Amino acid sequence: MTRVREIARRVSNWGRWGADDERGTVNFITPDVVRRAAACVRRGTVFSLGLPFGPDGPQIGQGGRTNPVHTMTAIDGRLGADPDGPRYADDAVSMPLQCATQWDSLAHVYYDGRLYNGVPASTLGAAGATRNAIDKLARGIVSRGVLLDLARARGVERLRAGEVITPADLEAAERAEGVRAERGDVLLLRTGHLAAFTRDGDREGYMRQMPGLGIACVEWLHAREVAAVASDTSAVEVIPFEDPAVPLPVHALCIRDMGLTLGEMFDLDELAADSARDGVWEVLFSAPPLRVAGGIGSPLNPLAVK
Ligand code: UVW
Repeated sequence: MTRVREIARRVSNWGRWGADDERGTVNFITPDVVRRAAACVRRGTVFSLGLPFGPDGPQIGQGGRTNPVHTMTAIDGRLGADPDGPRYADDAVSMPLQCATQWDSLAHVYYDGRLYNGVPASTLGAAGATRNAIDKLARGIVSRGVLLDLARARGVERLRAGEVITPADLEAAERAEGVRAERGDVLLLRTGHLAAFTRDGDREGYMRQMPGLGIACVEWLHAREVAAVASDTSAVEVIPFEDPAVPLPVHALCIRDMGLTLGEMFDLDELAADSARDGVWEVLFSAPPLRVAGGIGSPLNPLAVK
């Protein structure tokens, strides 16, 4: 943890938006940033970046995470005495909030007994998170999305599991695409690894190891002042971890020290294919979390609009 604590001193945003702030880098999304994002809509084409929430999802039972269980609570519900009158269907879903495309809240990862902005870990309990929960981001994450296709920039279909993404890789993708991640942007990182699940059907291969951000990228994200980072993997950061003795260092620094939320299991393939065709790598991005009171994460259907 020595390196994590050293970097934490340089990237900490604690107090930057006030002692009571629970929104972190989403504060970078100002009205000017939203107006600029809206200007990215030129064709009116909408892309869904979400995976389906169903029994065939990516989960393999790690950490108690299962795929959704969908139950019909009514199929031919009657509303009145007339058997030919209107009837209704209803349903329920039971699922971990982290089981497919999702945001991590700022209560998701912590160390030294403190969450983002110095909040004590004792604020986490059976009822959820009383501070830094996902409902604190309820006004949504609406901003300019900048898609960096790291696989394409390296000239491969997919990065390999365990391949470390460096700041030089992020900048190489920016140069190749003619874009630059700036203050308030949501960075969308495509590694191509999602195909291990969606194309190969290899859940174990998708979930257990993955390409992703190395710890050196944390200071880069801090310097660029991005509002959020999302990727097509289940952890955004590289697994196996660069230092096996320090699990989830990028989560720890981004979520706990910077207050930067991470988006996981985003499907960026269709958008990336379209961007490769039209050369446009910036979008209006919208992914409001559900207002799960005290929630540690939220399932999502993020949208990108060109
Ligand atoms: C953990 O594995 C704890 O987190 P995430 O799903 O955000 O990678």
